[in-house]
Amino acid sequence: MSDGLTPRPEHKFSFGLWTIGHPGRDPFGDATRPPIDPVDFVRGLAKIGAWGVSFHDDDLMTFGAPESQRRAELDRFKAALAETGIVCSMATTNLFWHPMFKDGAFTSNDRNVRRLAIQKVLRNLDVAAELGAPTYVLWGGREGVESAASKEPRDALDRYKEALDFLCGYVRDQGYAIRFALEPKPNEPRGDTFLPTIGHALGFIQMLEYPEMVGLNPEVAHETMAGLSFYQGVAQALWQGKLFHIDLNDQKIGRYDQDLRFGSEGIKDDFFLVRLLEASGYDGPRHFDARPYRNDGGEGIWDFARGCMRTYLVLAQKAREYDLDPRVQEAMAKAGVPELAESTVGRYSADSAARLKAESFEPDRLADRTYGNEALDQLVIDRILGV
Ligand code: DIG
Ligand code: MN
Ligand code: MN
Repeated sequence: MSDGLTPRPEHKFSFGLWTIGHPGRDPFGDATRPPIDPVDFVRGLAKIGAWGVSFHDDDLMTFGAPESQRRAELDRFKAALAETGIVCSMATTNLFWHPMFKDGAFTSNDRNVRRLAIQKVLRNLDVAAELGAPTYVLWGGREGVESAASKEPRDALDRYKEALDFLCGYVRDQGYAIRFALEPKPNEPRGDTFLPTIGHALGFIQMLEYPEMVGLNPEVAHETMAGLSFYQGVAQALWQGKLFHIDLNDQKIGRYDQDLRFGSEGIKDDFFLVRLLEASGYDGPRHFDARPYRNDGGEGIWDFARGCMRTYLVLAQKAREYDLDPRVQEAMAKAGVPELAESTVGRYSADSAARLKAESFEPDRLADRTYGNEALDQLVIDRILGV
């Protein structure tokens, strides 16, 4: 009998080809694990109850190889999807590995690099459409500077907008059922990255020619690196109808991008994140962009994958129990949580403004109110700790 913690396709868990099989290379050490063939990767996902797979173009098709070889690599991947029922839930482009991107891709000072970057995305959009991926992520890992002297930020944002508008034009022209999801990150590998947080990306989207085609793929580690609450950022993305995809992992604040197993660090923010995703009606992938500890290997990389999904399901179960707990409902009432959902003044009218101006309040009585947040938060901690 299922304990409710067994991953199933309906949970929509997905992993990138670059995650579970991450070779373990880091800035200070070489690979510690062999690569995983994409076909074996897909079969492995099916075995552990995952639902979807995502890829960078170069994870799947050998960069620079003859078209016939790239087609063969794609076709065997497609066959594996058909054989297992795993869906292609997202596609993206590697615009960061090749040395030509060292000054950026869409925002490289070299116009030919900028044009090649857009070409690389155009070509992989065709593959994404062929595989039925509904979301195309753009992580601008190299879009940034070390020295502010090296780029005029307003020109960089012009080039970024120009690329997005062109790519949206292509998707519309081709009639592809694809939306773009920008993935913010504050730094690494660049010293300062353009579109560093959810907020910056949301503001940028409003300046685009087709803003309705562009949303977010926020990542736990990236917002945390910026010292922000990922949960609060995702809540605003949802509020603006812009949560098109999500990169789940974990992170210690003030560290490099650790891409840790989901739920292995910021357990309290993760609890509220899962509670929000499950309650919000978000029906997109629960996508993990994370990697196993460098010193693990063999079956350990699948322990990592199972752990990502298990902790998500444990937190979802705890969130349901939390919200059904009468003590929580009572404590939320004391805190005034339902009251915040009530409109304050409604739409403006001269009459309501006049009435409000004439209204009298009792500041000292208002100041005397207490909200019981200590007791309420202790109920969260008790729930997470399982007491
Ligand atoms: C890193 O967080 C980035 C790349 O792995 C990829 O482009 C994107 C897709 O989730 N996340
Ligand atoms: Mn990351
Ligand atoms: Mn990511």
